[in-house]
Amino acid sequence: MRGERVYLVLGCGDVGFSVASRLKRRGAELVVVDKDAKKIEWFKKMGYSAFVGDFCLPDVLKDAGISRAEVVLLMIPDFRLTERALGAINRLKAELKIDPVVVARVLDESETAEVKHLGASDALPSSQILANFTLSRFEELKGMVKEKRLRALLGELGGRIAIVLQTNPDPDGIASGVALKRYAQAFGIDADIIYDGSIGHQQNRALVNLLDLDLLHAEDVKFDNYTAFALVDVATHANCALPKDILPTIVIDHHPVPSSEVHARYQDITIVGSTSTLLTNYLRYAAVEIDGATAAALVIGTLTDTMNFTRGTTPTDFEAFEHLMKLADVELLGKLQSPAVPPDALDVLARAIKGSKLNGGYLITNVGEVDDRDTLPQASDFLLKREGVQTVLVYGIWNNLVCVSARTNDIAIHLGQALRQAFSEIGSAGGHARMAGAMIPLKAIKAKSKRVLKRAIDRQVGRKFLEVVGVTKPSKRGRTRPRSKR
Ligand SMILES: [Mn+2]
Repeated sequence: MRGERVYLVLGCGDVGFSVASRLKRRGAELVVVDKDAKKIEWFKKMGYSAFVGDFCLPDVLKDAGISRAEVVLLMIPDFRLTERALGAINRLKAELKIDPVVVARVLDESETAEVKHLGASDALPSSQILANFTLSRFEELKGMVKEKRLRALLGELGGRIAIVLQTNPDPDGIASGVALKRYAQAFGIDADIIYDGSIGHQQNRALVNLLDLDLLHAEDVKFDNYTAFALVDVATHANCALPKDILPTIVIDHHPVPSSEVHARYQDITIVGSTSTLLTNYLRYAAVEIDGATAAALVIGTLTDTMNFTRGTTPTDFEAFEHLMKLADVELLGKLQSPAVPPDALDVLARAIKGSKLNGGYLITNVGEVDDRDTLPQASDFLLKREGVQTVLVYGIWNNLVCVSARTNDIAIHLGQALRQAFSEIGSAGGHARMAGAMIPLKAIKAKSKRVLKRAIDRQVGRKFLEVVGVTKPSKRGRTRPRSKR
């Protein structure tokens, strides 16, 4: 019955009915159980699956289908009855080897600890049920169900897990990898975090350095050594180092991906602001301690992916974030938020400022040779803040390539398209409307000698871009025309 989430609602007074009807409206499959035959008759008339019987008896729960239930909601106001029902559920958990999420109604907060002690996963005070059983609560129940499934899967796995991040991982991916490793370790399974591409940008490096993370590069990894493979913040082979002939065991991602493209024994594709949010909840629901450093990393993961809560944020993100902020190492968080800038990035920035030419709102600058390609986008990010600048194009030579980084605040141009139009004939280019990049092999630049190379690049990259966006007219001498492919 995989994939079919069945809710068992025990007790259907006013509260039970209210919860059942809200679940039904959300499309959940549910079964209602109560001793009162008249009430059950009425539920049946309303189109519910309903069952008459005393749910404190294991046999009644079996007949009602508890073996299929992923969530059991005990909605009765009587604590002694709740206690007996929990006893019956506990017996069946062992007997049927099931582990549903059990939520019990309590009169007040003081009973919460007691029902949890008796085996409930969570408690809902009566006062809150009617007010609070809204979308976020429903999402939370779904999250708890998923966590139980993942835990059950981990219980079946032996050996070591390869946690594979997306190519050129970002803070959300790295933090999620760290959190999943922690989660797996809590259940006795060790894991390695594997990436490919590079750990660019200071914020990523700060995460790795300050948390003292031991990430493995895919080139140094033998995938045969692992018994299971988890993808976090990525869902398919397309954007990570997992070899094509290996299917992932676990996929946890927040990007919308058609489920037909995801092939894994366990998959959680939930559209929220960050994978960090999802992993935070896995740790919470499993009651795995989140240390200050991991919490800080997850905070950074959420902040960067949601652009400080301005993009794709859901109530689930806010709620997980609130939880993390209570645990995060504040000093570490400060360091992660404004990581130290390495000297060569400052050096490139200095050259970018010095060499910049402003034309209309367009700032163009050639920084010459760089050791680290990532210093280019950092320079363009910075220069976009300059007063009067709408669009920035920074370029320089790295590894026999002319690398181009562009940023804009101008809604009238689409940078990805502009860069493709300007450079796809002599190199590769792409990106979004507001940020884009290009790479052009140095040998595609037409220059008579090394001495004039810089000026040739300025002409064929900087000036070419200005022509494409319509700031300057194409040169009559035709020198900016891309060289035809040989
Ligand atoms: Mn992400």
